[in-house]
Amino acid sequence: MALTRREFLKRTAALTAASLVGMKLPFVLDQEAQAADADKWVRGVCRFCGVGCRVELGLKNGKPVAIRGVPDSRTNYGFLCMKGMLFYQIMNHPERLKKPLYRASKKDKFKEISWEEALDIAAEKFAQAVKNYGPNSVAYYGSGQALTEETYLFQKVMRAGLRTNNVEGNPRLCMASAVGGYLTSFGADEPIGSYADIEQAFCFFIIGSNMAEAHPVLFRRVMRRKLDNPKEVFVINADPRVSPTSRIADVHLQFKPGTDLALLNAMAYVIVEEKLYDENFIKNYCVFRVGKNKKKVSFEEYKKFLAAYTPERAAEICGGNITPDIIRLVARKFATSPATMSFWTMGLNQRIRGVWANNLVHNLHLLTGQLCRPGADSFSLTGQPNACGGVREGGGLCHILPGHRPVKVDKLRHQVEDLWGVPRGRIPAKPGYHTIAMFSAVNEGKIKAIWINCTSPAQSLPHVDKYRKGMAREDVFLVVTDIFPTKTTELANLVLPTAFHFEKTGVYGCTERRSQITVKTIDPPGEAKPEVWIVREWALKLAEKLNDPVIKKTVEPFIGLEEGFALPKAIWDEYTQKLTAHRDNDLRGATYEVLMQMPDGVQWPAPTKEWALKGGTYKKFVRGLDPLADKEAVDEKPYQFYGPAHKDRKLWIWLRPYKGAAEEPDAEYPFYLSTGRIIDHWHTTSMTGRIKELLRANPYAYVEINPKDAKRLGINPGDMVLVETRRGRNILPAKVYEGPMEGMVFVYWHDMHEERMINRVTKDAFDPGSKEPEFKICACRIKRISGPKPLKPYVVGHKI
Ligand SMILES: Nc1nc2c(c(=O)[nH]1)N[C@H]1C(S)=C(S)[C@@H](COP(=O)(O)OP(=O)(O)OC[C@H]3O[C@@H](n4cnc5c(=O)[nH]c(N)nc54)[C@H](O)[C@@H]3O)O[C@H]1N2
Ligand SMILES: Nc1nc2c(c(=O)[nH]1)N[C@H]1C(S)=C(S)[C@@H](COP(=O)(O)OP(=O)(O)OC[C@H]3O[C@@H](n4cnc5c(=O)[nH]c(N)nc54)[C@H](O)[C@@H]3O)O[C@H]1N2
Ligand code: SF4
Ligand SMILES: [Mo]
Repeated sequence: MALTRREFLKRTAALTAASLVGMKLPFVLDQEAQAADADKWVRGVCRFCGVGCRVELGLKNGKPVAIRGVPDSRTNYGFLCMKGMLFYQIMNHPERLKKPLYRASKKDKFKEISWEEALDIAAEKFAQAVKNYGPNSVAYYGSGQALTEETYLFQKVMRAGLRTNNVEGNPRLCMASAVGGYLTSFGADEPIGSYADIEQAFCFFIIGSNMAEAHPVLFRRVMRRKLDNPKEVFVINADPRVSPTSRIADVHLQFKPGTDLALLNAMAYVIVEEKLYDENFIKNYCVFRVGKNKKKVSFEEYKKFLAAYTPERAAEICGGNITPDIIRLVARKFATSPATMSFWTMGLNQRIRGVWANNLVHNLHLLTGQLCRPGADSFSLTGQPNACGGVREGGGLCHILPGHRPVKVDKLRHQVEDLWGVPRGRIPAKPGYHTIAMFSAVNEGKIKAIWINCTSPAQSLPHVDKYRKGMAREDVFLVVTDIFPTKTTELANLVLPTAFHFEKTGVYGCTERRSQITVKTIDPPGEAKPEVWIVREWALKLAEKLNDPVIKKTVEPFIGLEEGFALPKAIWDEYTQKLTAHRDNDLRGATYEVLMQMPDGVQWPAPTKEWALKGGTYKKFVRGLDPLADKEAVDEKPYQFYGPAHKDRKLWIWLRPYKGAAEEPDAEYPFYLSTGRIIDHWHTTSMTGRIKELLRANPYAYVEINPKDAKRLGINPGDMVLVETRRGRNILPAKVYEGPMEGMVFVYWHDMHEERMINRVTKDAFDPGSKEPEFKICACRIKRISGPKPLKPYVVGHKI
């Protein structure tokens, strides 16, 4: 389905083409990396975003010296962004954590201790909490960047060992609304199609996603498709802010943050009014539903619901450049294009109506039948490299067990207990705390011991000062596994140094259901250890301290295995062969042997080795393309929606009204504040802030202000600006440009400096369904406080 590298390059005059649309080119071809004259290249997958670019790590005399793209990769065709090119620098970085660090009191200084002592303390504290306060007093908070083997083992020990579903992770801040959207609309999580649809699409609807910076190499494919077919391919970008992604757009829809629910319903209105829908697709595959009880309604009732969203009314709600005509235009393009592909990310998910926003995009695809055909898909972009593989599939959230099994469903929970060989009833029937509830419980002292792995909530949570107070409590024992000092290690009792990418073995599953392995190539620095070793050893100590053989049982199959390869392999085998068997994410064919043989990995469902060796499934639900669609078929129709959550095997078109944000601007706080990303930094900058080229390019955050607002408030570029919300204040230099719409400011959240750390002012309201916080919208006021000031970049434990 995908282009070959040769075809791709033939059509690529990348540099000229990109400069035509004024793009600063973030893409780097492999030749440059080759100049580093490595003597050995080892295959793996990029450590950073959900695109999942295939990389090769270059070694010289056994030391990492370069990373390059792999020319024949079906994902990235040899291209990488700068983060992907440079992460080898993290491997030998002098600030890497190398020894376990401990302090009994958070007021004390850390001292180095041995692993034996460290694991003993961690086990003692968790055991004490369980004994004195019960299983609900302990918690694990993980990451969409942890390897699948790591998430799987942590959650197994927590659930079946310590008898708690307090297993959460940062994908709650990120993908939870997309999960909710897929489950409620399609009955099954994760995209139906693949990146290969890009080269077959004729209309791109990019909403709430700055792909050019957040998924740069994938965006490159969209850009190529557009530039090669400027007339045939139509690009719509819907974002209250003009971003680098907008540069390839034929139409940029700019509206007040949060109002796109009205916009999406109005697009549906036009599709229905002008009869642009696909009657057969709706008749064969869809039903209409409304409300908490998922009540079934008729198409007529849906039409009545849409009457409130005429393009005229939506234009009024949306503001910005939205007019009735432009809504009609984009609705027609969406519906009538030979194949339409939507992309969205946090602009939709990080909202108190995140699930609804997802449903409304899916609705457009369902109405028009823009689904399941080549180039037609409703494709959520995942942010982190393993939020899909590890967390959504591996059981990394409080309400889901491995293999897409809801905790609440008795039958499925018991299945997991049986597969693990632990007594039924061992896993509680009630889901644990979701992220905000978990850190609220920490605040209230209900959680006595918490393990934070591969994430830094002391910077990434919304309204973070509120939750840092809890983490700083003396009666909360905080263990952090990381590779560097962070804002969260600053609050820890015990800091455990872990191995980094290429220093351990494991699998990442990217946005398009693709699992890719990275095999241990170099040793971690100092005494740093892979997480799977840490959890296993910790669990053995817990079993002794709580005198509980079931805890031991959770890690029994893994005892004594060598940690670099044999241990993660055994964990992967257990997970795939037992827990994914007969589930929609069946990965039984994707063994380590197969993954090592398949340069681009395998897309699930891949129930057999034979299918996995063909690369797996490019499109779910389509007979002939998806083995499960054939196996589960109930009639002759070409598409079989066997998704586990919809018994009726239908796709659901939802009646979802427009509702505003949790905190709208008012007289006191008249601006919308939105937060997000730039291309060269990754989240908290614990990693990219330590790569000199990346830090130099973007040494500190700024506040983006529309020129009209800046003029009105007397703010010049570079001036220091106070950004204030009901929760706190930041001081940031101004960047004045036609990016954010009038009345809106935007700040990237990567900066660790207390004055510029934007989560000190964001709001922790969350979606009632997905529990995902509304990072994208709150109200603020801004004020010039001085002219430009020299600023210094700042990374914890590392001053420049
Ligand atoms: N360089 C880089 N790449 C990354 C990451 C990184 O840190 N750095 N992180 C990865 C992760 S984990 C994630 S989740 C993704 C995130 O990827 P994206 O979601 O693409 O990135 P953001 O910058 O968070 O937000 C995207 C856009 O949402 C818009 N937005 C704000 N409010 C609204 C609204 O009301 N409606 C709509 N439609 N849009 C709105 C913002 O203006 C912004 O342009 O990126 C991944 N890739
Ligand atoms: N204001 C605002 N806040 C946001 C967002 C936003 O858009 N706006 N986006 C949210 C989203 S989408 C996300 S995904 C979160 C991300 O937020 P975080 O997960 O908190 O951010 P990261 O910097 O990715 O944290 C990863 C940590 O893992 C460490 N690490 C790296 N490799 C390893 C390893 O192999 N093992 C271990 N144990 N540790 C390792 C890194 O040093 C780093 O400290 O932030 C959320 N916060
Ligand atoms: S686009 Fe994403 S996966 Fe690809 S090199 Fe850049 S950060 Fe890595
Ligand atoms: Mo994310």
